[in-house]
This record gives sequence, C-alpha cells and structure tokens, in this order.
Amino acid sequence: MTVKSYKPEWVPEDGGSEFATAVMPGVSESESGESIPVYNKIKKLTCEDYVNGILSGDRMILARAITVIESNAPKHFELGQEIIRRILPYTGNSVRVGITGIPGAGKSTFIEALGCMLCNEGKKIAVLAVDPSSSVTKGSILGDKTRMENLSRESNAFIRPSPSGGTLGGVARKSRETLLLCEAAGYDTILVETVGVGQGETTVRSMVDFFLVLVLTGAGDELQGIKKGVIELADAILVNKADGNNKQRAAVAKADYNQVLHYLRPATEGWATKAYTCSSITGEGISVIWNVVTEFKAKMESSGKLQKRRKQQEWEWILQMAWTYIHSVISQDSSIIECEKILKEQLNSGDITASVAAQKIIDVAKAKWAPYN
Ligand SMILES: Nc1nc2c(ncn2[C@@H]2O[C@H](COP(=O)(O)OP(=O)(O)O)[C@@H](O)[C@H]2O)c(=O)[nH]1
Ligand SMILES: [Mg+2]
Repeated sequence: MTVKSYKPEWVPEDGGSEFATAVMPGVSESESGESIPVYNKIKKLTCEDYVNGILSGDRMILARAITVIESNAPKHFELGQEIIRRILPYTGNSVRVGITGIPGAGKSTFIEALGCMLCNEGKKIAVLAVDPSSSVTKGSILGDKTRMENLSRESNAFIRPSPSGGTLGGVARKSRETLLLCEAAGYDTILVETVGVGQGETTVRSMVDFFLVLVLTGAGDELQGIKKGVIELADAILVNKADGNNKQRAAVAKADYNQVLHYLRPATEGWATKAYTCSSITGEGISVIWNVVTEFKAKMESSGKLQKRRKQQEWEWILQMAWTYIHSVISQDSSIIECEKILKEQLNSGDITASVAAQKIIDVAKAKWAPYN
C-alpha cells in the first residue's frame, strides 16, 4: 500500500518546499486487522478560539493564527481579517524595530544577542523576518532560524521566518498583520529583520517605529557598500563586528558615518540619527544601542510623533492595499487584456505610437469604470 502525504488546501498547487505543511497520515486498524492510514486533522479552531488563545499568549495558537494570515486561500483571508479586527484593540503596545543591512552584516547574530539580553530583562521578544523576494526564490529563509539557536530556546522569544508572497497582498500584508498578532499576544519588543536582497528596506521601514541599519567596515570604502537611500531611512547606524582586529576600523567607520549623517536630513523629525559600534559576538555596545532605541521611543511617544507615525503608516498601508487591489482588477479585466494584445501587435508593426497606445488603454478603462466622465 502506498501511503501518500497531502497538502492542506491553503497551499497553492505549485507551492514548493517553502510550505512546510505536507500532512502525513496516521495509522489506524480496520475491523479485519489491516492497517489503514487516517489523517488526524488538527482540531479546527473558531475565530473565538484564535482570539482567546492569542490574547492569553498561547504560542501554538499564535503560530496557527499566523499560518491563517499567511494562507493564500480566500476563506482563510476572511477568517484572518476577522481575527485581526478583534485583536486590534490589544495591539500597539510594543516597540517595533526594523533591522536591515546587506547579507552577512550580522543582522541575525545581532538580533540573537539583543534578544537574549532583553529576555534576561524579562521582556517578550518576537522576531519576524521579511523577505519580499521569497515568492520568487521560494526561499522562506529558514536557515536564519538556525542562527538564533540560543534565542529560540528562550520561552519569552517567538521567532517566525518570512512568509512567501502569493496572492492577496503578499509579504508586506502578512508581515504587518503578523506583527499585530504578536503584539496582541503580549510581545513587547518586535524585531523585524530584512532578509535577502530586494525591496525589503522600504517595506520594513513602513511598519516599524525605529529603523536600524547594520553596516560593516569594508576595504576602505565604508561609505560605498551601502545604498545612500537606505542610510537616509535610518534612525541609527550600527557598525557591527567591532571586535578583535576590526575594533579600530569600526571606530573610524563610525566617525565617518557621523560626518555623513551630519549633512543628511534625519529620517525622523526631531531625532538626530547617529552611528554606533557594537559586537554581536562579545556583546559590547549592544546595551548602548538598546538605550538609544528606548530613548527614541520615550521621546517620540511624549511628543506624540510616534502615534502620528503609526497612523501615517497605517494610512499609507490602506492606500497601498486598495490601489493594489484596484490595479489587479483593472489589469486582469478581459477587455483590457484584449486591448493590450491588439496594441502590442500594432506597436510591433509600427502602426501606433506609445502615447496613443497608452491613451487607448486608458479609454477602455474609462469606458468601463468611469463611464460618465
Ligand atoms: N567577529 C564578528 N562576527 C560576526 C558578528 N556578527 C556576526 N558575525 C558573523 O558574520 C556572519 C554573518 O552573520 P549573520 O548574522 O548571518 O548575518 P545576516 O546575513 O546579516 O543575518 C556569521 O558568520 C557571524 O558569525 C560580530 O559582531 N563579530
Ligand atoms: Mg540573517
């Protein structure tokens, strides 16, 4: 007898190994004594179960709720949204910190060192990874998790790798909503790591209070290895790996960054972005950078800027979701697709100019969605 595993319904047809969710049958005995496989489905939870579980800090239920949020099935979308709606009043009570830097900068090692330090202080830490490229590469970078062995052993830490993209808004939506679930579950510190290379920086910047950019001392070109745009988003620059032979160079890099920062507009109004050094291996400088984050939060909270930033982020998020949806409806419309096909042929044969072609698409869209204008 062949025993097959099956994929749960929320895994897309072409879903690969990034969905670690194949279900294997258990075994039961039939009347004739023959072994027959049975699929022991996990007990289905109601929305109520999810909400109560999350609010009581049940990690298993939190993890399952995140799986619902990450699901690409429309019916899970509705359940997920209902869970979010009901836990919303219990969110917002954390400090949200984004951590970026080129691969190998030491983000995961830093998060582990910082996370362990904060757990020792009695804090509850949630670590989320955001990898916008994961839907393309199908790499929901689980490898990173192994780097946080110590942290994952802490009962006060919750680590979640990046969701994969899929439909209905993709990684950004899933990560934001996961952040909210973690807050409702009582995590007071949310650390969001950008993973891989891609547009992760802006996505993460738009969901956190404080944005930390990890940099390295390079071969004399400290200031060129990292995009200027990213430095402009930073609330602090952290020169990592300031240990051993590298300590002196790190101090020099820090001074160089401080000079550059002097001329840049700060990412957060009323806050001066500065550079610091740390070693995630020796732990030196970790508490200093954390004090900076704490000071930032206190200052921004008392001036009302933190609340303002979060509201602004939420508003941008609403617009992004709405427009992404509207764009997908329009671009998938059969009359638009048909029109595009014809125009492409006309363009290839030189019968039409680019501007006229664009106008024709606009006309078709207008005729359908704004017929009275
Ligand atoms: N010497 C030293 N090595 C570090 C430090 N932080 C990270 N590393 C090493 O740098 C490599 C990349 O670290 P990782 O945390 O995976 O980087 P990520 O890609 O940014 O998450 C690993 O081999 C780490 O052991 C540090 O503070 N000092
Ligand atoms: Mg990493």
